[in-house]
Amino acid sequence: MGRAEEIKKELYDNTLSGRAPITEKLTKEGIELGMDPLDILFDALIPALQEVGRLFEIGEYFVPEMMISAKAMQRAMAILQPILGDTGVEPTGKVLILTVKGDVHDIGKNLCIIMLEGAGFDVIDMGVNVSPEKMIDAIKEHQPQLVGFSAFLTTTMPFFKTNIEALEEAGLRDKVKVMVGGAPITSEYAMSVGADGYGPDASQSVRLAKRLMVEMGYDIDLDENVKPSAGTSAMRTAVDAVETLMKKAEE
Ligand code: B12
Repeated sequence: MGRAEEIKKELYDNTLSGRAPITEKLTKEGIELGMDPLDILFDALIPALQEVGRLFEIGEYFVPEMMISAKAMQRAMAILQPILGDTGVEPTGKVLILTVKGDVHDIGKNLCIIMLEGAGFDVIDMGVNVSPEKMIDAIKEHQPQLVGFSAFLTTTMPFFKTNIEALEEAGLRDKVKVMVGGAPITSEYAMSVGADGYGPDASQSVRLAKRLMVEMGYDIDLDENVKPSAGTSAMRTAVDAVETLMKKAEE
């Protein structure tokens, strides 16, 4: 096994067991070795977090373990952040994205932001636990073509519908296309609440966003490669989010 493969494996293991200083060291080593930061993210860090979720589901991990793993991931992301530079291309469109009220899960949303920014979208990230009222104010201010809602709890999924109703009441429903996603969401659920599209993962969120822009009459190349090379501000948001949570957990 080459050193790059070893690094991915060690990063996976150490993220899983929440050893933050080692994940930081390994990430630095990977970058110095010339590894693609996106490979580090998508081949080591995210699979580790998925495994954390599985262990939580079967009762082997509890919330503190999840937090410790997220902290280890955060340290690695802090290294990757400055390397993922902005593309500097003309915006493909404007997306306002948020995690719904009552929900603080944002890693999935932040990955979508990285990919969307990489594909040239101008992204306004409203963060987590966003009320329908704040969403409406932000749409009026930023006038995006697309809005994205993320939910990771079955108890917060109904906020998709609440948000869409708020758009209708504010007379904004025909001004924006709504896309939704999050671990418990299905395409059927998305349609049943009146969303315009559902994205199962970050790369599909880009395809979806482009498709919705085309549906709105914009001239977008759907076949263009969507692998990102950008996302500095999104990375910062992700890092900040995990950091805030960690601080709260330590209080
Ligand atoms: C990390 C984590 C946490 C962290 C969150 C840190 C953070 N900053 O996000 C912390 C520790 C804070 C946390 C807290 C809680 N969590 Co939690 N958490 C998780 C965990 C392990 C991983 C979630 C994650 O980030 N996955 C990684 C991303 C990449 O996931 P993804 O789905 O692949 O993301 C893609 C798509 O969903 C899509 N996508 C996402 N959003 C959007 C948006 C749009 C517009 C589009 C198009 C696409 C899209 O693109 C993403 C990128 O590819 C999951 C387990 C799991 N299996 O999901 C539980 C899980 C989501 N949590 C759960 C629970 C119960 C909780 C708590 C209630 C626990 C508690 N008792 O306190 C609290 C709730 C806090 C709150 N009010 O929100 C449950 C939810 C169960 C349910 N049915 O509702 C899960 C499923 C674990 C379980 N099996 O029980 N959690």
